[in-house]
Amino acid sequence: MKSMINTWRHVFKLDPDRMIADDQLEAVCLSGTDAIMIGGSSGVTYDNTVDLMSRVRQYELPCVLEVSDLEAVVPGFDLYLIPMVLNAADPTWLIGRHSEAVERYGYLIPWEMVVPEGYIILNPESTAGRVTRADAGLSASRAAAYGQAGERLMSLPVIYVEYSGKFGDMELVAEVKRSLDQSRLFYGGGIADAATAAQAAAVSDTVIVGNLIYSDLDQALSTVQAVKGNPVQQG
Ligand code: 1GP
Repeated sequence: MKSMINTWRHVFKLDPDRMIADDQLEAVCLSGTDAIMIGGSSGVTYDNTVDLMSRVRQYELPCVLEVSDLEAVVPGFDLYLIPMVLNAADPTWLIGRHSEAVERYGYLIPWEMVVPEGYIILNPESTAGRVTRADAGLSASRAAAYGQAGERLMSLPVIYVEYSGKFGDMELVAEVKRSLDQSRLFYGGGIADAATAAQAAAVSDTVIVGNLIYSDLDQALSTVQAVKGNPVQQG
């Protein structure tokens, strides 16, 4: 089950705290994207997560939850993605909350459905950047070192370069990609059209498109083909 992430090239991330009309959700789910990730940095509740999951479940594609709040963990997803913020100022966001969750609910956790993600947060203005007080001013070599440490020391299957809300430095992302041998590189942040999606696709394994769904759905839909039509450039 977990290995499904290795086939994902394009993913739409939907925020349970934002409205999406039925016809828009249909277009997103039938777009040819590889999966729907449900998650957000604020306002995520059990109720709005159940509601969005059940709407996405009308379609056949994988639907996974990126867990940001323990109160909003809903059964019924295909996988549970767990962010571990590698460059957080405070270990709370690397392992603290996680260990609290295991202490309270460990016996309930379906570990075979849990996929940890090593986040490298690079937009200090984003909600995740502010909440975790991530050290977002990393050089490319330092970001790559975080990625490699996440892969080699922590065996993380996913390294997620997160620029949420801002298009990132593609040279930096390429350097992180080159540093990885096993882990899959997810890129997210500021994809605004097919051109930016293609640039991200050239340097990462999986491209995540979030905000554009809500700001310009047609452009968002155009990113699917832009990503799938552009192979990762090696080296
Ligand atoms: C956010 O990485 C995702 O967690 C996508 O970012 O919303 O900027 O597309 P955007």
